[in-house]
Amino acid sequence: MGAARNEMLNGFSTDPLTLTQWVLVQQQKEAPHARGNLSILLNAICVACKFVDSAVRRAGLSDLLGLAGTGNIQGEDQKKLDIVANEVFINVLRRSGQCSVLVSEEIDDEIIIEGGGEYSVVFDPLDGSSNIDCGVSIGTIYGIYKKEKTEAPSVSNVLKRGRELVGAGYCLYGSSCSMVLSVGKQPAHFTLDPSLGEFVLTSAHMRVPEAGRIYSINEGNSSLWADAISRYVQECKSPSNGKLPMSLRYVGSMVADVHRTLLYGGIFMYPADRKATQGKLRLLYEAC
Ligand code: AHM
Ligand code: MG
Repeated sequence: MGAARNEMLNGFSTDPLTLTQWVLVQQQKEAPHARGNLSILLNAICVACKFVDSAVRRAGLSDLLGLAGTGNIQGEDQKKLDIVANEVFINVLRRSGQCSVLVSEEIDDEIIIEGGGEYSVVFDPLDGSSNIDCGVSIGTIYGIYKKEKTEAPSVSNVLKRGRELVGAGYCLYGSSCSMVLSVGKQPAHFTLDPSLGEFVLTSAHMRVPEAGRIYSINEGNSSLWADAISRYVQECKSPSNGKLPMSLRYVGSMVADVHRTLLYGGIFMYPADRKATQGKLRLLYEAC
């Protein structure tokens, strides 16, 4: 009966769990006496991501491609979509009432919200900007810290160790829109159902496969690498144990490269080199 029923329904799920429901269930399990503030904040992040996804999908039609004519603190030219995503995030997070400090890759200084809530959010609203105009996957990256009651809102609320994050995740605007989120445990993966406008649970426990056959690195920088990196990548291409070479995949949007690595296994790297002696990826917004 079960197999026939499944065949008849063509795998259609009759037990969907949305991200909003999942967050509420997690909160009830982990912190039954909590006031639900983290749930409100996570819900706000989802709303912002859905808006950004919608803007990304319509960008070519709504004249949202190309440069905005401004630069960010990293000295990079901003794209129109960088600005749209940044403003959407700031407005939605501010309105959530749960944040007292916002730190965005696109803004020079931290934003302090007087009388705001107990959380601080660091984010790169649209990562992989160089891929925007050619329709290649891009994403949003975010991390959430909680402020001590005695702490005044300031940038020091987010200059903390990664293990102090209360939540972190990313949203991938790719062939589908994926949200990956951890609130201290294994990350869960949700896919946006555009007909419902809801993120629906795809996998409750994401785990990198133990063995992977893909390495991911910008090999254009190979002449700038340290010897150890060069030797490692050479080993990926030509294993000394006689195994077959690994495949190279490099999107150039960290969210896409990380998402593929989480699903398929292997390794993604952006090592420091002679051009970027501290590495290119920013610990605060991109590696949270
Ligand atoms: P961005 O924040 O300006 O978009 O830069 C970050 C991106 C990452 O998503 C990606 O891993 C890396 O830069 C790609 O850099 P490169 O073009 O040097 O390979
Ligand atoms: Mg970035």
